[in-house]
Amino acid sequence: MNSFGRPLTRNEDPRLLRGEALFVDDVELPGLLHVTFFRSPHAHAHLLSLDVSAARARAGVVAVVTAADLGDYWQPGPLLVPPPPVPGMVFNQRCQVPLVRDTARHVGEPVAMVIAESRYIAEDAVGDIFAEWETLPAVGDLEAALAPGAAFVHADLGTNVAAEVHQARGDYVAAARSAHLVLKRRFTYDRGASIPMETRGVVAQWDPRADRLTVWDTTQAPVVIRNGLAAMLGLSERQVRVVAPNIGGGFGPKMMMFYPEEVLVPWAAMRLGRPVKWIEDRLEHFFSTTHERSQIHDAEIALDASGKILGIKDEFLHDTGAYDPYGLTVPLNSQCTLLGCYVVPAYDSRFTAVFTNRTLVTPYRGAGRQHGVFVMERLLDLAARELGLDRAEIRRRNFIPADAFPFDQGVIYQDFSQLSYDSGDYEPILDKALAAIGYDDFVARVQPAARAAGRSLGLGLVCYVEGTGIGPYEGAKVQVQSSGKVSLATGIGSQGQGHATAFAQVVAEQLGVDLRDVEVTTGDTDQFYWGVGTFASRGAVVAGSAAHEAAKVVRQKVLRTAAAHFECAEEDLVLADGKVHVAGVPDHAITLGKLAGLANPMRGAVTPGTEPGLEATSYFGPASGATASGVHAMIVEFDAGTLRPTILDYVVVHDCGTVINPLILAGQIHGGVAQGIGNAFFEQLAWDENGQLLNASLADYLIPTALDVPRMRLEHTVTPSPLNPLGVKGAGEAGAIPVGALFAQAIEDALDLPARGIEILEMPLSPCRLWEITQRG
Ligand code: MCN
Repeated sequence: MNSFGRPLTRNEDPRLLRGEALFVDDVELPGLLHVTFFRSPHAHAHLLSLDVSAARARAGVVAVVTAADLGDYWQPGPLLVPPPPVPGMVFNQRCQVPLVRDTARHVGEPVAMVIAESRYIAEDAVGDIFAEWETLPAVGDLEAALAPGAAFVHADLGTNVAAEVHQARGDYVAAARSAHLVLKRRFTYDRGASIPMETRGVVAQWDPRADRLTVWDTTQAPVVIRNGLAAMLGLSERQVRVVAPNIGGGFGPKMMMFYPEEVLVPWAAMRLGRPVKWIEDRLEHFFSTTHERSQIHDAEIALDASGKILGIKDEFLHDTGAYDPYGLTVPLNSQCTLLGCYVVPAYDSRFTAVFTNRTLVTPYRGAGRQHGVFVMERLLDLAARELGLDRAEIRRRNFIPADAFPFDQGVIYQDFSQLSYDSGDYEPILDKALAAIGYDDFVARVQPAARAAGRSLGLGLVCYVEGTGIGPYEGAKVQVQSSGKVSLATGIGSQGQGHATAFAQVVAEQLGVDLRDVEVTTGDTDQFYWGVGTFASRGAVVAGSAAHEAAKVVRQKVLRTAAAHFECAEEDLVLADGKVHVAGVPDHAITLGKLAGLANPMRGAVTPGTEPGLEATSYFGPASGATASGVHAMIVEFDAGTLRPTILDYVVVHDCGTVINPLILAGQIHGGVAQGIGNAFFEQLAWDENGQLLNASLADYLIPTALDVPRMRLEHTVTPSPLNPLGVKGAGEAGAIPVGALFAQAIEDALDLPARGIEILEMPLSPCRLWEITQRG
């Protein structure tokens, strides 16, 4: 029975709710040692000397490891994502070393690893370490970093330019010349952190008898980590098992990062012959887990008198932090996603990625798409105002028409393919959102009445696309067990996305079993050898399609085995409720478990070409990504005195193709919006001029609480993707992407800022920052 589209509860929840699910910190092993790191207190400094003798002498300390102790293992980490094939681009690769030997380039960079019998002892021993530093000027401000005389993050480079990429199509100069209106603004988006509930962690155990290393890791990409660790440690892949068990949120920064801690803990376990554990504390998380978001855009839009876009020009600076192992995914996403749901005949976009003395920047839920959506949607808001057009109308006039798909955007995307939207239909999404939020009534009645009563109510309405489901591939193995249950293993890991249910639905649909009888394993390299990882909202599209393909093959095997058993044609068989019977004879059914037994032939029963088992492994690699889309609409009230927002209504209309599980999808959207609200109105990392992070705690870095996250109403439209057999598009980041743009528009509307000549051109805001802005008028 097809369970798609039904809000089925999650298979994984009972164990999570009962506290029975394994997380990395739950791994306890005999003789377990504990790690703490001595980290750089400076954003930029030469390490002159390092004295670890007192730490080594402390009772209970087993080892203190410095760069010098690592020998040949002291190597910069790998380049994880190469630069895109854009002609004329510049890319300066600088990857991080596991421990600082000469120069620290951001606060919190690991300098020494202390391994002790307990975490307490290790923490105390860190206090025994003495380092002598020569501090250097810290690079933080993006424009100052490129100005003559700036200090260099990497002195050998002689520049702070990490990359330059120019993508253009059409003739923007001609577009601007012929335009009725040209608008230019500077937009800024500042840094934030991802703040998963579970911080990072690694446990490693070397088993000399099995000649194998087992690593429990909070990674989003266990197979990539397995392959990398094997190469670094001189082992074959067979000798390394990486398990990414249950993970309390990843959101991007737990990708295949080869963080220093991630490569050092397994090395230590092998060297010491004892299991070793490191669990990141919250303070470390702020300094050493990657961040996102800091960009400055100088953007220009040219329109005709009817509000049709003629062209867009954008030049932006992107803060890549101290190293750039993750390549240009984030700024490329900004560059591509800016085009949004719209026809943009001429596009000229250039970005410069800049090294700074700050924590590394890698994708975080949305991964640069926020910035693109913010710039585009803000430009449309400003243009609508200038042209006297309604904000919904200017968007409608520029939508890519429904009959124009696949729609080639003429730029290279993060997967290095030409960005082409596979399918979509944007007007029905907008119409649904307008109806759901009560747009006409709000403009005509609700807002004027509120204003008359002295209340500051505003409405936000923004559109976005989400590039999802990129390759290269994922695989899945489906197997009918003799118990009658079905197992599915795939190479991606899960951090809370509900894969154990959604993928079970995909398999159950083909094999006619209850989805509770499909046991899904993700994130264990012993269970599935190949894979890439969970990011870019690609799980449903890529791993889901692989599961579908594998289940289809198993279905054929089930029917073939049953046909032999019943001595009938396969077409005469019915597969349902975990059994097969001949049509019209339901009382003589054979269970899948029994068929699995028959598919394991005994002596004498094997014919040439027989493959045992009701099992199959399949792979799926899409030619390019599937483009999801949506509209968020919100009504928000601001307290006139404190400028604290209260969201009164929040509507999401979303198109992610075929919906596998609406309950999971709702959770994904809700979580994304919650993070989006944080990114828009609460969360901002604050630094001083020396590169010191000033608010590295949850007391100072405010994240939204349950009280700040509103109830949301969710609606869908469906344009199935033609690029995969399920017709799905991803959904994992959609909630977070447009919220900054939405807040900016709603704030202007609520506080009637345009009437006072004030525009919201920056994110994130806070009541305090908003107050400063409103004092300008
Ligand atoms: N889904 C569905 N129907 C669709 C699309 C998706 O039912 N048409 C379901 C999927 O089957 C899956 C879930 O929604 O169970 C998310 O699917 P997808 O959009 O494919 O995203 P991924 O599985 O690739 O997960 C990654 C994505 C990203 S990029 C971030 S960041 C993010 C997110 O998922 N991080 C998360 N959601 C998260 N949710 C939790 N709880 N924790 C994180 O770290």
